[in-house]
Amino acid sequence: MTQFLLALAQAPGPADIGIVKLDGSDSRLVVVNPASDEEPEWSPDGKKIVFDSGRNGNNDIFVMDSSGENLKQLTESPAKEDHAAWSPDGKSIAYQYEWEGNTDVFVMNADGSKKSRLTNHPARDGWPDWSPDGSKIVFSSERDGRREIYIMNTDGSDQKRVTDSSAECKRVQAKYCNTDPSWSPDGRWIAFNSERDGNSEIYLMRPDGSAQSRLTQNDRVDERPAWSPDSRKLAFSWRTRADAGVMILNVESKTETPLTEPTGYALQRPDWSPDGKSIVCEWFKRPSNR
Ligand SMILES: [Ca+2]
Ligand SMILES: [Ca+2]
Ligand SMILES: [Ca+2]
Ligand SMILES: [Ca+2]
Repeated sequence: MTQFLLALAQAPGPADIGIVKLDGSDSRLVVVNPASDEEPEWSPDGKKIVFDSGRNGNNDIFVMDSSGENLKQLTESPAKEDHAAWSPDGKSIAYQYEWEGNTDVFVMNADGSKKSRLTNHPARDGWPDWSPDGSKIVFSSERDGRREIYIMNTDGSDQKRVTDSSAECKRVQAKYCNTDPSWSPDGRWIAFNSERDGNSEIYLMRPDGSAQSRLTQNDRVDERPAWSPDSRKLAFSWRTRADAGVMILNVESKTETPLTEPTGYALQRPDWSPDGKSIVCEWFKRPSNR
């Protein structure tokens, strides 16, 4: 992230969080804080937004009303907690817990109570998302020597790898291989990003790992796909050394439309409102001469 921010502002600027209406009628900040506030995700009922923030010294997970009011801190440990993901029933939040260089997937009740560990492996595990029926969690792990995508039951049992790009990722010396899985609301697809072709692109596969196909092909870094509620579109982040933004991709036609930027801001890491009308994302201030 630092590279494009250097280019954007000559100094890494911390993110705030804002909402952009897809019809262009409105955009507004809902989190403004000197610390970096990242990775917002809308609750399934549309009433709340979860995100992570470094405002209290290390990353913690926070929840608030989608208006930005009634902020509540859900984690308070000295570990770095981030990548929060709501369960489809809105009762639980899966997240990534980082301590001493290792990360694992944890889950807690949506009020922050009853935290429990789902993965326990010396390699990095994280980037969780839920199946729409609430029975599985898809995540990424480096336990097989590169980052691949895995599925487990929501109690952490039966962890299975569903991608294997060992040959391709070795050939292009990919740092992350396959990561950032996002399960479609209709249950039929998992979108993810992969560096298997030498540059991060957005891909689709069936939840069992079959029928993999590439949706983007360009020199940008494309990452962090998030499904529209009707499972027809993906919002995702792109960045180059000089710029960054959010694209809306029609999955069937593979056409991309840039999400309109609020004046003076670059956007990253989108998530869709459950009514399909708005995107919540990270907002980075652009330098005033642009
Ligand atoms: Ca901030
Ligand atoms: Ca923490
Ligand atoms: Ca681990
Ligand atoms: Ca790309």
